[in-house]
Amino acid sequence: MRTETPITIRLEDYRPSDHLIGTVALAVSLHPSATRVRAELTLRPNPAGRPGAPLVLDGDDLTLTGLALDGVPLPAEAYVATPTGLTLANPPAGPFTLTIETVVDPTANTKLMGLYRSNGVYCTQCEADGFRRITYFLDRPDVMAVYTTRIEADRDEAPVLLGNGNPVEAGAAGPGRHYAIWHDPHPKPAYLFALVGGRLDHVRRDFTTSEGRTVELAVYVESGKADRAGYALEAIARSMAWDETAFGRAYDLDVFNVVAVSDFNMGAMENKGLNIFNDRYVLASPETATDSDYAAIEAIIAHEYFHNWTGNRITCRDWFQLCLKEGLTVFRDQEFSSDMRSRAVHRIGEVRTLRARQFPEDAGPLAHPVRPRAYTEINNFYTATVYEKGAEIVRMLRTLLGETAFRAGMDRYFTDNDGTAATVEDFLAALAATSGRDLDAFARWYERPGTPRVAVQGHYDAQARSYRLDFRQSLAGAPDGPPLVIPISLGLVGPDGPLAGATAERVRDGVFVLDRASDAVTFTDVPVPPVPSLLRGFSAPVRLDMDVSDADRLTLLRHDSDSFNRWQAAQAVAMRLLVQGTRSGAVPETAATAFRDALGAFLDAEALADPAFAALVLALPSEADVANEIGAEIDPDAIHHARHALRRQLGAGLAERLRGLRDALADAPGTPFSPDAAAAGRRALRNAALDLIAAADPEAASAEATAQMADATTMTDRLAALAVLAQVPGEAREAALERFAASFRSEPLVLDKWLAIQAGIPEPETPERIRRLQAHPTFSASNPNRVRALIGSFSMGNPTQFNRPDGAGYRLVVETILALDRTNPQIAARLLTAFGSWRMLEPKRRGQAQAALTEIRSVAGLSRDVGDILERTLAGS
Ligand code: B3K
Ligand code: ZN
Repeated sequence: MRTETPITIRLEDYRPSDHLIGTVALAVSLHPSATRVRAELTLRPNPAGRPGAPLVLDGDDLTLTGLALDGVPLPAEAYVATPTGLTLANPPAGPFTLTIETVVDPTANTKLMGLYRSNGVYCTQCEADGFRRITYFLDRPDVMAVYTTRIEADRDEAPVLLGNGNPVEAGAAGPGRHYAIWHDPHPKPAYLFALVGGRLDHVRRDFTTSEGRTVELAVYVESGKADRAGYALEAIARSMAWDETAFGRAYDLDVFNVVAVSDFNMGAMENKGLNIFNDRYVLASPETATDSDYAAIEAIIAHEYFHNWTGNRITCRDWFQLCLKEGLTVFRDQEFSSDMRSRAVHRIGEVRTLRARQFPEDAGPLAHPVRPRAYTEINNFYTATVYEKGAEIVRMLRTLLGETAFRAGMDRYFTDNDGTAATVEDFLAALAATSGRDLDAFARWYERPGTPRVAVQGHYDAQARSYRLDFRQSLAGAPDGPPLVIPISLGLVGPDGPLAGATAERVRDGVFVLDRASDAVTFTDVPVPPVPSLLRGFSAPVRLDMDVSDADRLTLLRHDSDSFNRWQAAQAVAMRLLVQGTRSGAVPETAATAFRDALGAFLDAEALADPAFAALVLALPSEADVANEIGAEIDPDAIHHARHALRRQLGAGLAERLRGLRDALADAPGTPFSPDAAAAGRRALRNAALDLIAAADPEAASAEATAQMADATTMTDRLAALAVLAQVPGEAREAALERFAASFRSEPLVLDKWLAIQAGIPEPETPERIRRLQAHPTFSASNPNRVRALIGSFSMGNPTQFNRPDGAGYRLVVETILALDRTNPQIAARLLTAFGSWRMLEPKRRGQAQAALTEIRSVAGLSRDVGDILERTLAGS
């Protein structure tokens, strides 16, 4: 039973705003429970809008305390003010100034949207629609204005006051109070507004741009944590330098500030000149952060910085264009990380994420186009589809156009759209104009939900020494739709390596473009029956169906020139074994032995040369990957058992080699810590080896893990050891968990890892354990990181216990969702997406999931956020 009737917003209904805002002068007087906001807006009718239209400003939970037009207080009959809007039925026909006074309560703001307090620090989050929780406004991205912000606060409570743009002046403001004025010369939409006030320490450095501007970079963190901010600071400088070289984009203000706060709904936010971050993506030290944390910090710092051009200088006309800034910026941060680290290893990571998060979304009830056509709650559309599939679309464009034409098209996009609120069409037009290519058919990628399938068959003609590949594309739910344009990077491999002499007319620079429902390619000069290496580098976000023998796949693992496909070959062999093992209850013995031998040979030949890559090859598809592959009537226990059986077999057969690698890769005592990709790769392989050894010999591995925990100098090694111990029930595990918690008592970000490991234990006692942890003094249900670590890790990372046939896993998560929906609906809605694949389950679990969802539906007063995900998840049932 829902109380709020959701309004559907549609792309086709877009029309320009009836009014525009030139400048915004904000005066914000910070107070814990009664912050006063005075907003002076210069408004004018939009020539592109409806003449004489009323002025309708957005609000959310606002209290109006004053209103004046051109300096004269407005009589009550001239406007209507409610918590959700401010309307002037007859605004002036020419330019005018509106002065709006509101009062907001940052301490009571548990939604973490608008102005709120996190651990005593005042901060803001305005995307997508949080600015309307600060003042009444035309809160839409195509209304761009120049902001000046005066922030006033108690000097004791908030000695640091930060705003968008450049600092202008600061000084005393009466007894105990002080102020700072910030001016941002770049017009921006309200969602990019930010301010911060608090007791913060910082680290800083200068960066000189290619245009000769000296920029002061600073990272602000809660008092006492500045020694963990250095890595993020250097990552900003690397991002700035990279964007200049890779895209010709230089920074455009005199300061660039990053602030880390501990209560934040997502990863970070690209506010102009003042990025606000979840502190888990800023704070790093070898003792508290893993190698993955370092990599994520570098990537997210880069992502938010790159938004300065793709998102801020050029923003979105409306929220349907979200992928224009998000997909493009993810592509840019992926390229940056690939350049900073190992390109091959990074690409595998990107595809793993895409398959783990986006493919299931595309296959379930929450599927939507990369550019959705309708929404009721936009905050529910910051999805893997918009971000990750959006990035794949940009990657395909680069593949199709080639590096040079793509870069020229990007330059054109920046020149033509700078300072505007743009659309996907504007982006494609720039790429089409410089490349001379018609991208109309390609644009279907933005409109069509679902993961396309490409079925392939190969035919070798010994006499003609030719090899033909027949392709057929299809998209579930749209069998007769026009075809997509799918770039397929490919080559042929023989028993001893790539068949370089084989060529095909329609394959240019190693790419065949499949733009019809079915098509074929013929290679000539093929001396032996080849093994095709298709979709190299994962050149398109599709599922490839081809009947390839394990032997041929293992040839690719040995000989392909494309690292991604070498990894993919090993994954595909493992996947086949796991699917068969799940279906029949036993992993096929002979095939598993052949796989083990191939892995052994691979490790002998290459593990020491590229440990990071070897660690990825050793990591079997996850239980969720197997579930997605099977796609129907899923029994998570059967998958778990099959995967465990295969791991045990591999671990037993490779144990000696794995131990050898662990010894060979150990750091000599006294080796200084480095978070770089090479050092992280060595740690990754050492720990992957331990994990596999543990599958076969838990006792011995527990002892090794206990020793590793005691000796570890990095969080990576300590946590990997704890994760191994957590899989083995008994005293040693509980003692290790206790010790870990005691050592990091006052480190919430480290305790999140401890919570996540326990939430992932695949044992029936886990829900009970989670309830105990919820009552632990360090747990806080109002902190999104804690909730994600405990409940998110359980629902997304513990398939056997979340999907228990008795429904206890679902009940635990539903309880959390319902409690959280009253305080922070965005996080509640995000947790609910864990039910996205419920229809794929076998009947018993499916019934339990449906019952759990139906229970949520029976609750009165659900938020729009949860209501939207719930209704879409249940639709059709
Ligand atoms: N643009 C923000 C995400 C805002 C989410 C609003 N619900 C972070 C990012 O993608 O860079
Ligand atoms: Zn982003």
